[in-house]
Amino acid sequence: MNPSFPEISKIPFEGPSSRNPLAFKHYDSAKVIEDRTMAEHLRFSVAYWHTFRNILSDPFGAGTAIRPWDDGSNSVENACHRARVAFEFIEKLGAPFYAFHDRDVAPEGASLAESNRNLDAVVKVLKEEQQRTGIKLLWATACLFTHPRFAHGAATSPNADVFVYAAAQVKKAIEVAHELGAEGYVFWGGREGYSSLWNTDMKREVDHLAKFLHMAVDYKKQIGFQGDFYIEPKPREPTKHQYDFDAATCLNFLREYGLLEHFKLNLETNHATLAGHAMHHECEVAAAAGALGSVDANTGDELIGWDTDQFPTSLYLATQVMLTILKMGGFTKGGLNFDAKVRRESFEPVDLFYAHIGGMDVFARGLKIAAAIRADGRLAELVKNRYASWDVGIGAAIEAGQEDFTSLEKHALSQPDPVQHTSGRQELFENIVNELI
Ligand code: XLS
Ligand code: NI
Ligand code: NI
Repeated sequence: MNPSFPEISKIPFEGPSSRNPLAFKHYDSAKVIEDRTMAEHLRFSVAYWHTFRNILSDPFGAGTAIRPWDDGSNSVENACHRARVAFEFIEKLGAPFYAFHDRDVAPEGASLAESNRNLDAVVKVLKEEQQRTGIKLLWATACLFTHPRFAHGAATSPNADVFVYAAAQVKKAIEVAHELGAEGYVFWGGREGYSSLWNTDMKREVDHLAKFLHMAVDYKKQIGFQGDFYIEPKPREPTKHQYDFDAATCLNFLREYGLLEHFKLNLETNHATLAGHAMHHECEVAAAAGALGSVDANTGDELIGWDTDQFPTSLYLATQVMLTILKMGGFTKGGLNFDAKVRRESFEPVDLFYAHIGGMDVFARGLKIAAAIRADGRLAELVKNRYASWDVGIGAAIEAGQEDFTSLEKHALSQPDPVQHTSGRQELFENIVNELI
């Protein structure tokens, strides 16, 4: 096969002083930080749907993307060729993982059986390319939102036949994930939500969603798939209200239906901001529940209220995410998947490289800064001091479960009323972070 990016060779690490736009300034895959290499910490993944299927259209205009290797057809042949191009790209970039929806990699057929055959044909190529390059599948998922049959949702559709179809499609997608040795499988409820409560039996729909996921868990066990299952929170878009609203909502749902031991969360930055949260908040909520599985690393625009899926560029954001990830001991099967697309104006193939290089470098810096914050120790010390009253005396007794309201009342009456505690020192915290950035 002729290379599709003939002018571009493997992206090298050249260090912070390099001015080569096709080189990493910070991502040095073999560099060891806190006992792991950067590659092991960051586990970067290329999102097939954005990088190889997004034609860069918007509601006001046609696609602008120039992709000379793609004939624009829906043929299996084009899909197989595109898959080989995708691996050339990922290999040159030096990302160890990729992620896809079933319908990104292979065309939807005229029937489920035909769609399955199309998928099998492309999976054969993906498997060959994985073996040739050593690139692995971070996660797979099923597209349950593009086809008109899913207009009212998939597992939460009011139409039982659509639920059945979705189950069959997901069964196949899990088999494919298993076949390709995926580290995980994502459930993002593309249209699992509602546009109007007038026509919606919410309780019934959410019950159905839980049933669907229990069946998926059973099937995973049945075939021995070892990857992690994730659900991906998102508050809205395409529906007005998505049931997987944010991390806390997802955790509550998983607990309520006895699913928490079988699922972790795949957190996406832009979805966090749509929910009115900082990504750092979502990371802390998930990690506290032992459920931070994987991250869709992108960003929104502060002034645009929808899921713009831009490549991450903020050092603060990357630092915060990496601080939580280091604190939880690193990813196990998850990673940083660039669920991000180049802008409509960035239509040349080389822009795909610039975008990913930027995203990888910003997270490499975020990792270095997070590790520096931990090594410096001042932030942790300040936080520890802020809670010092819980380490001794009555605080320690409460934490140990030795007190009740009666004993606490006695204690309160026996000493002067507490006055204002020591300062929160927010500005000092912020200064220290900036010092280390
Ligand atoms: C869309 C979601 C989607 C999932 C995978 O907003 O982010 O891309 O990550 O279905
Ligand atoms: Ni996503
Ligand atoms: Ni998204």
